Amino acid sequence: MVPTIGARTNVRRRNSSGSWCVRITAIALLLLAATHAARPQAATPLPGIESVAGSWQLMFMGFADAQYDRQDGVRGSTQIGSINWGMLTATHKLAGGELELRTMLSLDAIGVGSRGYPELLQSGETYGGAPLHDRQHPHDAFMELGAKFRREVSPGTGFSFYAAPVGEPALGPVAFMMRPSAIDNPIAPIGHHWQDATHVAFGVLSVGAFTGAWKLEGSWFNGRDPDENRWNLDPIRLDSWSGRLTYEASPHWSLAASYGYLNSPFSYAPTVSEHRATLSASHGVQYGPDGQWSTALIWGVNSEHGASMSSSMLAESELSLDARNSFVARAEYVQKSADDLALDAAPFAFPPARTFGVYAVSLGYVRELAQWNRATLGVGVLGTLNAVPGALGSAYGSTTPAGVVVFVRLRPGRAKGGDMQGMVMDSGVASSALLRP
Ligand SMILES: [Cu+2]
Repeated sequence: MVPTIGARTNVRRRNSSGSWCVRITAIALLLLAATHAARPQAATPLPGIESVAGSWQLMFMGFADAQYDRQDGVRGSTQIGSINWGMLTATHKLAGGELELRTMLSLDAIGVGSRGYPELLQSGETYGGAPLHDRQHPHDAFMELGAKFRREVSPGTGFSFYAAPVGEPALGPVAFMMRPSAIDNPIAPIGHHWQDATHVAFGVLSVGAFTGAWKLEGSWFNGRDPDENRWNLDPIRLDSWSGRLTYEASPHWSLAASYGYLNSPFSYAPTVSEHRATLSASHGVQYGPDGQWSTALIWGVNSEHGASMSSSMLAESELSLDARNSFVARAEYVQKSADDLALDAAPFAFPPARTFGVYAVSLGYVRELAQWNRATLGVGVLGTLNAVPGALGSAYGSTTPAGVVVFVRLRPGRAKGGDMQGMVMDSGVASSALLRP
């Protein structure tokens, strides 16, 4: 039997049962914890804190917000929650190279619950055994636990190894959370599972080689999406593979291409496997002491065995006028199937493999209200206008359903400005923005 998209599922979602009390307490604790976690350092374009412990170099990044998320229409809902993550890296000289220990943690599962946060047209991962739709899944508590070794054999040329019980294979652009073009946009792209969703994979081994502006990486990893238990490590497998080529065309431009095979990504359709290809280009400049402008263009395509390909396109940009005022924008087009959006069962009757081109355009503004040496507190608003084909108008209550997210955000580090000292994103999108003109 040839599996198709339609073979994936007809299981329907269940209702949410979040506990508000636990959630609000957790948000308060997160905000409190973030204020105490900070250590001083020079400001960075990707906000973070640098420190030294003995002969170890430490870097801490992250954010925690409290957000009001309202998505309109028949498939929308409203939630008060918190999205959050923190990443700590510790780097040490070893055997003529550098050893970097990496940890990335999230309490999304408390902040937005196991069903995630409302986001029209989003899809990917499951809740109650059924695929999520019109919601973004929470991230796992352990998003990354890994070690990387990097060594030059001659100036500018060398190799790297990366091993992680949970971490990121060389597939896709830098995950949206770490992209300079989206660092102030807390919401996931609706093309996440066509582009960068493998950033949490339970089992990754990577090798890389670099020379001059070029870098080539290969990974073996677990192709299965994270399961619904956000607190454990999923079974570790190395059943999938990927490769990525990155070219730092100039200090401002970076280009990357990747290809991967994901073995059985869907728990509800284990016979289906997927191929993914991505291309990405990014541009970044800084101006003045605190201004920064970063842009990314991303194309990602999925192909499931026996089914046609589906594409996604993303353009996003972030403009920080100064240390206090940032604007974010994102435009997306994604081909989602009736199966992706759970439109293939009653009351809808679309063939599971039928695809619909859907659009999302977001604009946002973030204002930093208070800045200390170790943290900033900001407030932001992000509005999204979606567009769906006429055939989906009744499903969504409109062909242009909208959403808005208002958030208060705390994150370590000063806002913007200064030279980046040590935080280098590991693929094509981020690094160019870290360099001054
Ligand atoms: Cu993700």
